[in-house]
Parts: sequence; structure tokens; C-alpha cells
Amino acid sequence: MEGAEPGVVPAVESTADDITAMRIRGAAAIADAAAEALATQAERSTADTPTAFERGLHAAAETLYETRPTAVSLPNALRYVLRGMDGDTVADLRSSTIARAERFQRDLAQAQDRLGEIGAHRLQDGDTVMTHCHSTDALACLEAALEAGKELEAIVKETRPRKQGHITARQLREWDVPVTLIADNAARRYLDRTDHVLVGADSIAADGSVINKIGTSGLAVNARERGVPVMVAAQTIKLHPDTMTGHTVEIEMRSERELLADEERAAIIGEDLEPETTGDDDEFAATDSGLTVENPAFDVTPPRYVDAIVTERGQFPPESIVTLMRELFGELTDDPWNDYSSH
Ligand code: RI2
Repeated sequence: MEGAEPGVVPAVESTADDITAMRIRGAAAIADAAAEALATQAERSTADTPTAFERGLHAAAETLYETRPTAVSLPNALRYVLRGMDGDTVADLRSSTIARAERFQRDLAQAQDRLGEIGAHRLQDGDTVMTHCHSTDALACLEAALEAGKELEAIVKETRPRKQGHITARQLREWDVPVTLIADNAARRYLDRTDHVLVGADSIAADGSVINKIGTSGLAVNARERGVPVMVAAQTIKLHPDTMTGHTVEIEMRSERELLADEERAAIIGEDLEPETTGDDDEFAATDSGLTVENPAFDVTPPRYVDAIVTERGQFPPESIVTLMRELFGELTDDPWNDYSSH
């Protein structure tokens, strides 16, 4: 019997909305939420045939995949969970998918702990660390060093446009770390009293390039000029398998309004605020004002500015990360949700 396609359950749509709006953000948190959402889809699916069940799961994965393009932890998580979906009955498919998602979430948390222990070895008692954005992988290194009894200080870049450095500052203050919060453009001045730059990653390319929050590359270039080592904390789920076959990583462009409020824009172009420019649309209405606002969320730091990539499998010079990538991913980089994609 041909029935209606079992749809994507509302909880998956809501997780996808939260990722798009960055209520859920950070590459590891996005992967964790995506795995959880697939488990929820499996749990709540009303499909009565294995094919319909699988279609629902693939549709859910596609919905999640389309939220944000840069952090590879998202497709890596989706692929991992979907590959674990196994069985000839709906009941078996359901239980195997849920078990696989749970395993993914458990492994993710363990990998971050292990990475933290490895990264902490690079930090000495009394060191000052400069951070950019908010990375749970980077913070895991600091937490492990603190737990080992080392005293640390932090210089925290506020990280425009969304000021995610504030989240880092709050966490470090909870751990009692002395924090100096600085504007992004003050970073070079403060590198003189910095022992390590420590950042996370959204994706790592096969050549060792690090894709992370916009501003990372400028910081890394300045750090190299000042002789300050740059350490990238990134679980292996941040390794981007498609880059082994020549693909590049898409850099997400976000809303202009994260940079410029309607009133600020009106003031720049010397116009009264038009009622139609205050709507919910992501972009300002096209005008011939001559003002263009661009808001890339990430940039690419070439491997020559990175001293070490710290993963749960050890620390690597960026140029050798491809070896680990081949070992972990082989050549398998299919997107299973595309099998059922309508476009
Ligand atoms: P963890 C964030 O991106 C930042 O760029 C951060 O460095 C990276 O994810 C990794 O975060 P966004 O989602 O996985 O805030 O280390 O745009 O938590």
C-alpha cells in the first residue's frame, strides 16, 4: 500500500531551527544535537514499513544538513548515525539507529575529555592563553590543565560580531581563571604577554588548513610574527573528509543584521528608516545606497601559521593531519541522505 511519506518529526525541525539561529552552536554541540535529533526521529517515526522508516530518517538528516554549511562535524555525525541503521524490520531499524546515536554522543564526550588531557600537556603552570570565539574543545584543554593544578590566565577576544568571547569569559571565570577581555583589534598588542594562542575549529582540511571563526587567520598571522605558538583543539570529527578529494569548505555568510542594525544603516546612508526595512527578512532591502555589508562567519588559516592540531588521537603538525584523515575516513565520503533527496 502506498501511503503518505512519513514526515520529519517536529522535534527535528525545531533542532534544525535552533542550529540555523545559533541557539545551538559550536561544532561539537551541533554534532551532538544532530545525533540526538536523529534518535528522536527514529523514536517518534510513525512509519509502518522499513522503507518508509528509512526515508524519514534520510529526510531528517537532510533537514539538519541544510542548516549551516561550514562545520563538518554536522555531516560527519549524520553519516555516522545513518550508517548504523540496520535491520529488516521497523523495530530493528529503530533500535539500531537509537543505539548508534547514543554511542556517537558518548564517544563525542569521551573524545573531548581525552583531547583536553592531551592539550593540557602543552600548557605550563603560570601560562597566559589568548582565546578567540567559544570552543568547547579549546576549553577542555584549559580545564584539564587547571585540574592538573596549573595556574593559568586568559586574554579573551570578544569575537565580533556575536561576541561569543563572552561565553568563554564566563566559563573561565566560573573556573576562577583571571580573564582580561579585549576588543578583537587589540589582540596584537596583547600577544606580547601571551604564551599560547588557543582556538577551536569548525573544519580541518586535508592540507592542514584550519577553518574557524572569522578573525582566526589574522590572529594566527600576528601570533607567528610575535613568535607565539598557535594551538588548535579539534576532535577528529572536525576533519573534513571531502577535502581529501579536492573539495573546498564552504564559508557561511550570515545575516547583515548581525553587523549593522537598521538604525545604524540608515545613519550611514543618510536616510530615514523606511518602515519596510524593519521587517524580519535576513537581508536589507536592495537599494542603490552604495553600501554593501558582508558577514562571513569563518575564515581559513593556512597550515604554516599553526603549530599543532590537538585531537583525541594525539597532537599533529597540521601538514600530517591527512594521514589521520585517511585512517579514519578512508575514501568513503558519500552523503546517504541524498539518496532520497528530492533535489
Ligand atoms: P567546539 C564555533 O562556531 C567556533 O568557530 C568554534 O571555534 C568552533 O565552533 C568549535 O567549537 P560557531 O558555531 O566544537 O559559534 O570546540 O559559529 O565547541
